[in-house]
Amino acid sequence: MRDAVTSLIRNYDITGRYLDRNAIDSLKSYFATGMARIQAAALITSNAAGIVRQAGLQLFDENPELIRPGGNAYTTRRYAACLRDMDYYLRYASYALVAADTDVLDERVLEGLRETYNSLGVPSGPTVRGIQIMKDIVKAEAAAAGIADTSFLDQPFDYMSRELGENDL
Ligand SMILES: CCC1=C(C)/C(=C/C2=NC(=C\c3[nH]c(/C=C4\NC(=O)[C@H](C)[C@H]4CC)c(C)c3CCC(=O)O)/C(CCC(=O)O)=C2C)NC1=O
Repeated sequence: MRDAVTSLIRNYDITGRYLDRNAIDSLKSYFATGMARIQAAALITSNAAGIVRQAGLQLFDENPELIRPGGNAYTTRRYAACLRDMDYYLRYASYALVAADTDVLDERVLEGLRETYNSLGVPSGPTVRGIQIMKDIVKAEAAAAGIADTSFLDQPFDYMSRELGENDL
């Protein structure tokens, strides 16, 4: 599992280089967003259940067929599995935000997920939508908490969306 710093050092070490101007710039930008990243992670931690619940309500409001007979989230068990998946995406997003690196997502979340979703008929479009709704909620809460530039929050949510949304499942 890597973070912004270990990834960078690893790349320079492979070729035996000292940290150059590019490396210093990317380290500066990582540390410049450091406090905001920690603040965002804390905010997610304290509101996780509420964020997942709200995102779920909005997702099923937009896609009511998911919870009707024949829908993938129909029955209490599958409804709960869907919200649990959303909670996984949110929790791992908070780790990736602190690390400023998507490696943890590849390693712990996305590995083999397509195949699993494919075999269970979990639709990727609405899953991606659920991830995007959570992103919007987190960004709004971060802005309300005084984080001036919330653009760094996009990365983990957009990364998971891209990886899940690419091609048909
Ligand atoms: C931490 C990494 C990790 C992930 C990501 C993960 C996902 C994951 N989601 C699953 C199921 C599922 N996932 C969903 C999700 C949904 N259905 C919908 O219609 C919605 C679009 C969506 C919610 C947004 C559902 C309904 C199931 C149960 C499917 C079934 O058993 O038929 C399963 C199959 C096993 C199980 O039910 O527990 C896995 C492995 N597990 C992990 O360990």
